[in-house]
Amino acid sequence: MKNIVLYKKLSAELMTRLRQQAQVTCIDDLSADGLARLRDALPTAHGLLGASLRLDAGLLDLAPQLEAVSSVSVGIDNYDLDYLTRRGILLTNTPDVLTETTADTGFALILATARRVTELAAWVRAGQWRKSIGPAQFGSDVHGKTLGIVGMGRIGEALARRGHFGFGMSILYHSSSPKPEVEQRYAAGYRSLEALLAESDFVCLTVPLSAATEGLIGARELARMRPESILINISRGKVVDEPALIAALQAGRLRGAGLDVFEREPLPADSPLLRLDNVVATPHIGSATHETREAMARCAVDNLLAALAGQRPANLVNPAALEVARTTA
Ligand code: 8YV
Repeated sequence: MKNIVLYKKLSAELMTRLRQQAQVTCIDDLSADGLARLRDALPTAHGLLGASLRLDAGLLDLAPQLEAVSSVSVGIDNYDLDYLTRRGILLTNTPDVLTETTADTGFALILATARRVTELAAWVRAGQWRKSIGPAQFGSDVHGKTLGIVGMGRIGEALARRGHFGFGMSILYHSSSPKPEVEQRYAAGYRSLEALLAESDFVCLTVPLSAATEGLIGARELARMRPESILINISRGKVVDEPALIAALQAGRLRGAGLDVFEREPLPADSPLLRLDNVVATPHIGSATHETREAMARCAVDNLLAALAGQRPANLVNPAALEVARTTA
């Protein structure tokens, strides 16, 4: 039997499936104790399954028998792809099943920032609603506005669909290459990043984090946005230069920001972002619904079991590793 190390809690049903086919070690939390247990389990591990942990060479060098890493995420920025491929270790992720939920999160942030939902809900709770509201509590419209999407992958397209059909928005997008089918479906216009920033009421970031996208939105880019526009980030915190964003918000150069991801997670409680009324900060809830997290976990289990059985997993990120694994077997 193969040895699998889990560093994510799975449902009883998925645990039963895994235990029928492998010896399973569960690391329940990634505290210092949990990490020490993970290190102890790595020397005999054939498969790893989890999320939210940077699996660097320092850890993976401890796992000489490792054949596959199954990430319960679509983002793969926690992995060193070249290292895994060189060692013939298959990496899988969980695309598709989280697309719609993550796009819902994007719209939750668009609506919450534009209509000041969290700020005004806190205001009501604090007993401030003593007479009819006035312009001091007004927000700005979402319907009919221009939504600029940076990164037109699956999640970008799910946002475009919501914006176009649900809210009658004009859709602009920027991505590595134009996508004629997207332009046709959602009457979307391709723009350079600079033009998109200057023309959009809402700029929504959906690009994966990579060397090319780290710091993509810095002081220069923020300065191109309209003062009445809102930045939404549902990709990764490091895509934005956070100090530059804080400075722009503090100076009133943007209307607001809806942020689900941050340079440092968990977001430190003393972050200046949390002192700004026009910031809606959520704790990386992009895919966090019961239904979607279970679907992601099922997908990750399927991928791992396929990889360990010598089959090609459905969501293989580094196909080149198959060849390396074959030649070194
Ligand atoms: C998860 C995500 O929150 O899939 C991703 O890339 O960012 C989120 O859906 C995270 O990876 C934990 O499972």
